[in-house]
Amino acid sequence: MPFTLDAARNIFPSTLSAGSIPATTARFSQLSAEDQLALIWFAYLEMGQAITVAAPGAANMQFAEITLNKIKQMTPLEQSQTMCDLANRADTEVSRTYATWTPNIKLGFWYELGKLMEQGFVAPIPEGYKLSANANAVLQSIRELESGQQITVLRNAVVDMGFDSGKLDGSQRVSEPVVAPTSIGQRKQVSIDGVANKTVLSYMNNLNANDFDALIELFTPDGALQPPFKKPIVGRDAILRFFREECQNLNLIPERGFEDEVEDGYTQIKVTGKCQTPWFGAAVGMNIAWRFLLNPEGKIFFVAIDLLASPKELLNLVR
Ligand code: ECH
Ligand code: GLY
Ligand code: GLY
Repeated sequence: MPFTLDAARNIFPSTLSAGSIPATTARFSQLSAEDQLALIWFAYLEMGQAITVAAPGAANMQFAEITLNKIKQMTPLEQSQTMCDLANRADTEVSRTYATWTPNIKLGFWYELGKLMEQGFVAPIPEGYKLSANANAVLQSIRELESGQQITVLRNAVVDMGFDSGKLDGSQRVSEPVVAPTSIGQRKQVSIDGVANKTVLSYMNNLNANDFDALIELFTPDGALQPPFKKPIVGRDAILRFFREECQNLNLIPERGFEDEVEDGYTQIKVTGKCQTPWFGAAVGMNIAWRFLLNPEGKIFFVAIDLLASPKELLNLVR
């Protein structure tokens, strides 16, 4: 086999991803739990002026409901403590339950808690809470990001909370039900300036249609998918699970790209364009690069998804 996974990860090395995300996330994680919660509260309120987050679907919320009701019944002091425990990744019952949830359930849980805080049913961030100097600096960095990067920082913060899921038995994972794929007649077909490759077009169209069973057939058995700022997910079983758990109702809007024959019949293809999440819809278009490596049979051996540093990177189509 001409390509190792490590070699594949390095295709199109000039692609510039948004390094500000891991940097900001690392600085955020150094803050106290109180500062973390208050900072997100301020950031979330400020962002809400410009972009609206969609209410989570009911299917999404049924899993968080028991925990939300439990929190509603707590004293204000216990409520604040529970939120701090989540930010501290403490070993508590709520933190353990939280750790079994997929990212969308975690986001839905906080969406509801935020509403309950606004309505006075859950202890708010204390009025006049003063962020530490460090927290203020992190908040300022977040303000300076583009909206797609801001929501990525927020999502990372939410996903990282709770007890370490690596220490839980994987059988406890809780995810939303998988939606039915879009019916064939309703599907939209993307077109990509400079790319006619069937596998790449099918990848985009199947993901947009939530047709994960067809999508996974495009991968080699040992194929890998690398989400933004993450290590590759390797093998069809793990990738299919990721699609079902984290990739429903995305909208991929690839714009342009190019294809390159490389060694031994392999093809590398870079595509740039936008991606929308169901949480924000068309209000937030994230600038994305897809870096594909296809084997001689046209199957995906590797695809990396990068969140780009700036819109200028959308036009970076060099080898
Ligand atoms: C309050 C204060 C107390 C603490 C907290 C609070 C609540 C915060 C809330 C935050 C909500 C944030 C949300 C963020 C959503 C972000 C979504 C993102 C999605 C990115 C998706 C991408 C997909 C890329 C992919 C592509 C592929 O080809 C393959 C698959 C995949 C205020 C109470 C916490 C409520 C809703 C960033 C980039 C293109 C890799 C997935
Ligand atoms: N509203 C976004 C979701 O439920 O995934
Ligand atoms: N990463 C998929 C989403 O949160 O929408």
